[in-house]
Amino acid sequence: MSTLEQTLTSMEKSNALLENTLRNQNVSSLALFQKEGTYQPASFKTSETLLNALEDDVKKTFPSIAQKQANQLLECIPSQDQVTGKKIAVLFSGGPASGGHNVVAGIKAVLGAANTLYGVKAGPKGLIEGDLFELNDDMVAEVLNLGGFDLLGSDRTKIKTPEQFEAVKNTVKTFNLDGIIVVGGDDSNTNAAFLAENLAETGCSVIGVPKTIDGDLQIGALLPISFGFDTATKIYSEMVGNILQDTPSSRKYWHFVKLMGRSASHVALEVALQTRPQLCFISEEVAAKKMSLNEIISECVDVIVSRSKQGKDYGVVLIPEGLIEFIPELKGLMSQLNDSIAQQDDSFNSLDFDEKKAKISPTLSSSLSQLFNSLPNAIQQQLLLERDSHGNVQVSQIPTELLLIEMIQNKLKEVAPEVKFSSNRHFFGYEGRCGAPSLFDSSYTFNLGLIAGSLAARAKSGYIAALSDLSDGGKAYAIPIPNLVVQEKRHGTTEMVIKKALVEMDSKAFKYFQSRRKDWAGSDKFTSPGPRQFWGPVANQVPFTVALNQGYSSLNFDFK
Ligand code: FBP
Repeated sequence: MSTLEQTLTSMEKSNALLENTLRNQNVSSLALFQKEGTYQPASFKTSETLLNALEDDVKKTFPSIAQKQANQLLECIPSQDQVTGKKIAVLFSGGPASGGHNVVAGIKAVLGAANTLYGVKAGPKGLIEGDLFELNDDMVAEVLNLGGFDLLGSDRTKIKTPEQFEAVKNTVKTFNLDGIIVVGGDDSNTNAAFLAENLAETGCSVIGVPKTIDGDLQIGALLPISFGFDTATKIYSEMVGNILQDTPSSRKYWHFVKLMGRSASHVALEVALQTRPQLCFISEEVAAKKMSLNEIISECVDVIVSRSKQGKDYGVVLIPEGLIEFIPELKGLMSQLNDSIAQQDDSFNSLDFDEKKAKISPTLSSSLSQLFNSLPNAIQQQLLLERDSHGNVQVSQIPTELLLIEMIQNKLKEVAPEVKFSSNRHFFGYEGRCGAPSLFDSSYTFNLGLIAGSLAARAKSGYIAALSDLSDGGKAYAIPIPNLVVQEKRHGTTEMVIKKALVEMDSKAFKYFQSRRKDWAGSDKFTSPGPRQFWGPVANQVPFTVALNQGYSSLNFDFK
């Protein structure tokens, strides 16, 4: 083996050189958690901000926790007294998001050596099965500032049956747990509230931490963004920026880029603001304007034809993952499919496509059946795939970009056969979920961990940890989850859920995009922001959408 080969082989034992450096980077944290060079669980006081009273049904669903919480938002304040002897468990739930490891690091730091922190292996399933292990300082230091959820693993099990709740009670008993911290998205945090209610009699508290790259777990100014969104959108922006940079060089392709974000279009909007592509659809706008698939195609064709007249047979179109669900006619179809599939027995998922189609077709109205049959085969197949454990279509598997390309090709043949149209399609999703967290996500998540750890240590239950005023020092809160819960129809039944935060048509970020997009469509005003940066002039940036919507005067975060 040559010397270089030996060096390369020895490097396999540790992380990349960048990761080694990042692991040793300091993370900025709020002073209120710090005491004499170490961390201490905060105390909580009732905030002056008022929350809406609970609906009767919500109150009835969460009687124990709602009574204790009394509709009050809590604010973190420094505390003089230590907490000792507590046993807390942490788990990841749902899709990975950068910064999860720093949440664990924040919890570990604030609990200190006087308390025990357990990691739950492989998400909620691990909690049911009692698969816990004690996390020591070295394990946590090893993953500080690094991406992924691999310290613990994750899954999408929804804890909902009496047997599952009973199994979790057993885990609580076996490990003598005082608290469980669930790091998850809207569904997982709703689940955390149900768990909190079910465990009330055991004295074990349950706390949620807002995670999801989709950015749809936002609670106004109190919680401007979920963690992972910043890193994911910076990664996608680099990739989209690189493609944009390619287009006027090669001068021959239209690139259709589908961007992850199950439902809301926050990711697409953020990437558009960071890169300025020729076209970007915002699902919420499509729904608000009740746009049909044909209207979307016409909009693309108009831009393609007009650029072609300028000799520009190239460009980039951003498509939010969830677009298909927001086009009214397709939404109706998917909702009917969700309901019909929910009524099938377990054997349905093992049937082949034709058998599934034969079972489902008779349940559709004639207009929906016509629409379903008019879709390309690849789309039909994906629409009949197994739902996730929350009953949702797995939209990340639906090739919407292919649907648009095929329909644009057909329309161009009809209205402008002279236009040269060569397309490429991409889906950027999994590439952005596990990268090393941006500086913002590193610090943000460490602080969320400090808040969540403090809540669990102080026996508060049914709250979600939140941080506001991101560019102005940062303020730490605990929001009662029942106050975020609404009733919504999901896979055939009405359920209590945390409402997904969608892109608002009157938000500053959307309005800014709306005011600029026409210019971007005709010109080549794109920018290629490059990789997310850990040092240098733009390293401290928060998402553009967050800074615009919150009315910050700068793009930079600042935690004191
Ligand atoms: P979470 O809401 O659990 O954070 O997951 C978000 C997400 O990344 C979506 O954007 C995407 O639709 C989905 O996960 C993909 O899920 P899976 O990992 O199961 O393929």
